[in-house]
Amino acid sequence: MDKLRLYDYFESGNAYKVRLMLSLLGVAFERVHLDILKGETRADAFLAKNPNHRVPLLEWPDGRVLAESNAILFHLAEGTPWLPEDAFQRAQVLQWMFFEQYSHEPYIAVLRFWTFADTLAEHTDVEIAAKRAGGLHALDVMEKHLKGRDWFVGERFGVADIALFAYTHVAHEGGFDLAPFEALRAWLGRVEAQPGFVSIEAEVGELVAWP
Ligand SMILES: N[C@@H](CCC(=O)N[C@@H](CS)C(=O)NCC(=O)O)C(=O)O
Repeated sequence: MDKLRLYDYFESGNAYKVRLMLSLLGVAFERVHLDILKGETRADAFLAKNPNHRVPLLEWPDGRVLAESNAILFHLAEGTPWLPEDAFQRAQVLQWMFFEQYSHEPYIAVLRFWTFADTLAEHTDVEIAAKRAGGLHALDVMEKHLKGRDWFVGERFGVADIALFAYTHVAHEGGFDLAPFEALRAWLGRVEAQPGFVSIEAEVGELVAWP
């Protein structure tokens, strides 16, 4: 193996963040597709690499591995225009990445996953309403931040935008209506216009069989 290898699940927004980042960087990579619905992230060979049984996982040719989508983005962005050098702005990037993981993904991504995996009926109306309310709150926070601004941090597109774009642009797949969020929709369009942008459906990377 002489390239970066991404352990991936095509439908995962967390994994898409890494596919998008590598594509924006123009870095060639291998991609191993693991079907989480078939429990493939819980097989021994993968657990040996990530005991937390989750994708994305990025592996370097020297054997190092890194889990957690936003940690991967942060590392890949070092030394690129997508991560500021200024210490306060770097902390702002982390602020939005932690927001994404705690206040956005657990609502918007989970409702999308329940819809996609056809498990909505296994959840109570109260649970579903709580997910919807949490997701709408996250979208509202983003909308307010983007009013009068083009990007989440500083004056340019960066990794905080990539982290937040992944599940926001498919929020409708979990039943969220983005129509009222005007500034947010304009920002989605600006992200999609970045050179090297690839969609969540794009077959990027060289698909390899593993193990
Ligand atoms: N906080 C992690 C979340 C990763 C995650 O939840 N991955 C899901 C797919 S979106 C997964 O691999 N699930 C498989 C499993 O739970 O076995 C990240 O941002 O990378």
